[in-house]
Amino acid sequence: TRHLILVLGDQLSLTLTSLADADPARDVVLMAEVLQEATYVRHHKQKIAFIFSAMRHFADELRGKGFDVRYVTLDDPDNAGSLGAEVVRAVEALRPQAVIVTEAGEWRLMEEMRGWRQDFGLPVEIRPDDRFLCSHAEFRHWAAGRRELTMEFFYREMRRKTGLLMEGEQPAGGRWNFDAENRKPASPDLLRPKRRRIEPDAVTRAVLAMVEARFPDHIGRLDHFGFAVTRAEAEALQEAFLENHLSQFGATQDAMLASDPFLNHALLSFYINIGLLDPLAVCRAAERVWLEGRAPLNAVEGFIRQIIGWREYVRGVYWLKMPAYRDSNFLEASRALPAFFWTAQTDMACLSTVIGETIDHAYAHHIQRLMVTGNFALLAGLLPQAVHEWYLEVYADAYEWVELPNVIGMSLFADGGVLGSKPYAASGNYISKMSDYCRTCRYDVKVKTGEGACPFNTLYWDFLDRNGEKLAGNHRLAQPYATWRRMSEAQRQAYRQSAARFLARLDAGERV
Ligand code: FAD
Ligand code: DLZ
Ligand code: SF4
Repeated sequence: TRHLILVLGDQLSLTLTSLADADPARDVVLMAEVLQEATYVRHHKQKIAFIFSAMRHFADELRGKGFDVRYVTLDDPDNAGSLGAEVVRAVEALRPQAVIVTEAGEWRLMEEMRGWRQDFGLPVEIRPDDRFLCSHAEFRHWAAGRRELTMEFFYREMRRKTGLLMEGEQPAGGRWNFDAENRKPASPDLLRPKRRRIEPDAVTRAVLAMVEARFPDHIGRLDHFGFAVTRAEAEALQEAFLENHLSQFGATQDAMLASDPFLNHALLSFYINIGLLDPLAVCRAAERVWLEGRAPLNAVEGFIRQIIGWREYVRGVYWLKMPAYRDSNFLEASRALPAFFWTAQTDMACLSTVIGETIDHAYAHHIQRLMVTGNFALLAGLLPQAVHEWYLEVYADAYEWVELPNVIGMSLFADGGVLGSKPYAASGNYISKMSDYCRTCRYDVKVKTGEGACPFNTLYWDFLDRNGEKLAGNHRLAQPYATWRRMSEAQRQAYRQSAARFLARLDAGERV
């Protein structure tokens, strides 16, 4: 064997740099299902099953192209338990001249890989991952010397670089960003096409049985499993989204409806993140829909911004700021996660709905992650690292490079403002305006304090009060702090006491 090429579970792309010069006659591809990767956090059952099944199908795809694939299943009696140990086993069996790998998406594994040359005593070539638009060097260059890393400016660079929605040097439609036309509240639409669930094939069914047997105590249920696990299936879902949902993407982006967990979201992050779909190709396809007049610019621009803007930007911030970023805790929050994060057993209808859907589908859409679970974690002062692990665990699209900045930065403001200029803190009024959750809730969103008050209301003001030293100087919070100061002392005291009572019950493990 000339090269041993290790392909990771989120590297299922034929264009991978590690495969670029691969010679099926002389090289062997190694793929391994290992306990270490499945349990460094206790991933949702559907997430593990999705990745293993997609890996098995990708191995078949490579074999179809003539590659010799050494595929190690989790239940292989010789399975060594970690990627490093599986490389060692393959090196001993095949005696390659070198190991080739594309860089890992997560810091944890990348650090380990950097030691492999030393550990294994043979050349280990780590190649860049060019499935992103913006390289590490390019992002560092963009960030250098800037006082603030404003996503919107980074996004414009990516628009210029790709030419997406550009008319020469000018943005299509004369503006870079059409969000002012997006973000309408929820209203049910019975005509919205239903989402297609991909029926598990024999390979997936075998994986589902194995995952149920091996990870019975991980969160989630498998009977709802309907993920695409091949490139062709993922492409079919992409087409269906572009056809049926993209035109309404902007309008319903921030809406939440108890009867519809998916609204007009893409449900494509899973496939983009493991390499079954190419982010730029998805954006070009979306642009085409606009050019053909089948979706308005506000929808298409908003969608493309999420991918070439936010997705690239959070990856840039991750590699710029790690490893210290992971431990950020600007607001010094320390509360443990309540048990209902794993059971959905809470009387707060918004949280029980979002967490229940997370258990069912290993998915929640952006505004649910940000303004329901994330907002609660922020207001209740939950420990950022515990919140981070939960998000990494429960969502099938979660890898640390994309999850951590969204959680630590965007949602919890634990980075003190690297990613956003103010915390996304909101009272119950926001959730009530954007969703229909409050209608069935035991709490009353209109009640501010005392018995039956919506916990988001009391926690919101208590959060501002509690963090006054750190946040009152933030000019984007000037208005709420002015409102707080204008309240009577009795009113402020009522907020503090209601919040303290709620948090005490939370800490005691009582049902809230
Ligand atoms: P859509 O809403 O339809 O958006 C289209 C695409 O844009 C997505 O597929 C995704 O590739 C990209 N995108 C949108 N928003 C973001 C964003 N903020 N950051 C990066 N990419 C984005 N996304 C992940 O892929 N993995 C995560 O682990 C993850 N954790 C998150 C945690 C929190 C607290 C928050 C607030 C957001 C998180 N996101 C994460 C971003 C976003 O919520 C998901 O990408 C999105 O919900 C995926 O569903 P979708 O494909 O239906 O996305
Ligand atoms: C997430 C994941 C899981 C659950 N299992 C595996 C696995 O068994 N083998 C593998 O190669 N990759 C797996 N992955 C994806 C890796 O964790 C991912 O490649 C790293 O976190 C780097 O992004
Ligand atoms: Fe959530 Fe408060 Fe509305 Fe209940 S009343 S659903 S707790 S925002």
